[in-house]
Amino acid sequence: MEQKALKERAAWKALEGHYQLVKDVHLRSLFRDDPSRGERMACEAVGLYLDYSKNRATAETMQLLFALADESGLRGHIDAMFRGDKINITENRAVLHVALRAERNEKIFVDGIDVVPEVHAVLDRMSSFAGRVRQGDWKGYTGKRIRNVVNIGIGGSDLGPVMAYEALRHYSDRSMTFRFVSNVDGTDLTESVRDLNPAETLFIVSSKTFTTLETMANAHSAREWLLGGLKDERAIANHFVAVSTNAAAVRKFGIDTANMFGFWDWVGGRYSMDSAIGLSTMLAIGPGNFRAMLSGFHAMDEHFRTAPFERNLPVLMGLLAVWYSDFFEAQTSAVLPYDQYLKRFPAYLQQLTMESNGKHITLDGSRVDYPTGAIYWGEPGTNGQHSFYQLIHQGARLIPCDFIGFFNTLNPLGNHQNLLMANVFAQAEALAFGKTADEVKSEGTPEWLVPHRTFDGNRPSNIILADQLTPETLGKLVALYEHSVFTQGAIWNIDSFDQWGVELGKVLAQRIVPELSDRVALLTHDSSTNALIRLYNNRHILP
Ligand code: G6Q
Repeated sequence: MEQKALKERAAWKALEGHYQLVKDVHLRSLFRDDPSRGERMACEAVGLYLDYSKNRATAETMQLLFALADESGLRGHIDAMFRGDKINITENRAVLHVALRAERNEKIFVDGIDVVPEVHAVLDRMSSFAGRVRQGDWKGYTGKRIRNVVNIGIGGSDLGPVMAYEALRHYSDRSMTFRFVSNVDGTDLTESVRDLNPAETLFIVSSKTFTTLETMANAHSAREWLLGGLKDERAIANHFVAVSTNAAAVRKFGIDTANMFGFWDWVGGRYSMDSAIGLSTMLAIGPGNFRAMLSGFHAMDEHFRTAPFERNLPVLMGLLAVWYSDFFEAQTSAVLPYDQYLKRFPAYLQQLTMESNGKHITLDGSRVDYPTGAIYWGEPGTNGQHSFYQLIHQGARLIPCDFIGFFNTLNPLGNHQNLLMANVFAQAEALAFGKTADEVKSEGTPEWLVPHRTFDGNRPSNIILADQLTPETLGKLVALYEHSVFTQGAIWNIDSFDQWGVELGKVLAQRIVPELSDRVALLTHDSSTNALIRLYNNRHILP
């Protein structure tokens, strides 16, 4: 079916009119007029509870957003993804991260081939390898057991593994050390290995393409570091494994492809933490926990695929994100996990959301005339409360927030969990309802100070709650955001699965590298770039 341009869709036009009616309605009156709102606008599925009642949306807003989803063909888009259609049109690829967590008996076809057996074959190889390393059967070159694992990768080959390692640290083998090297800044590798013994260290070179400048530079330097300690090329086989789709390049680097774990072009980098890119995660938490994480992903996949939009958590979150971006013109969205283990979750989500929906060209090649992906950012609570929440409460911008919390902590300590969660509820309450000038006055505040101490409120938030941060819960949370991103991209009619901006970055520096390394005299850039290169070449001290 021919897709109408977004602003031509009937539901969009209805939303435009509706927005004029509700844009100034305060959450205070929405809650006053509907005492059951807090329970009615909440939804629990696969163990996640989403309270979306503190959004600037009425029952009618939601109906219109669901109508927009229908008119945008969201159901058809979802089916196309799960069916393995090549929905990443600019790269002519299927988008099948959902196949990475499919159960063994499922069938998902790409170009006529069922990919589920391949997925499970890699998982089985990863499990056996992880088991050997964890039990001390896989030894270093000198016969010592592996105690340190260093993942070398960047972007999608780094952020997921780091986030998952931190998130699931509670379940990790504490006798092992895990490090993640991503930056081409030599400090990253140097500091990551300085206290490690090469004889006990395993490097995982994680790169889908195995050509990424940063990862290759770090992998080569890691190789030198290792050989500096072990003095024998043959040691590479015991201390380097690869995760990649590029067997030829892995072989060329000197890693035996028997020690390579593969994945496929239908897994985007930012959607790959549950593929072999998660090898470091599996080494840390063990194959059983890794598979529990996959089953969490799968539960959310099934929910997204089958639940009616009215009770579909990723759809609800995705539609509300569209509502704020396109009607309220909110520029950013804050993700605020109240769990220290989730400290890297906002950084992970930055890539997932912004690399996916930071696009301004629609699937049919025209320029959008509406805002697309918001800027995502955040820090764990309660820390953020003591820094940037001021702007969320009293700044001049609207910043929708996602609060994430757990009923039970993994580290019970006195009253800490109650203190933590009281802050989640209190912050969301204060943002929504604020504090009126009358309330401030009634506290005896001098007249001149009243405006400063008044809180407008009407600042929206979602609250996502789960029982406990388990591997399964992490899988559900990540899939929740993956599918929310998908929902937004489907409405905006953009390709959420390519990343031409990242590809550009991969080639831009290549031109300047020789001008620094070989101190080329004739520079042909603009005058600023030429001057900067000359200055650098004058001041940089050659090693
Ligand atoms: C992710 C992006 C990007 C990519 C990195 C690393 O969706 O494509 O972040 O993951 O650039 O790429 P390689 O895994 O190929 O080294």
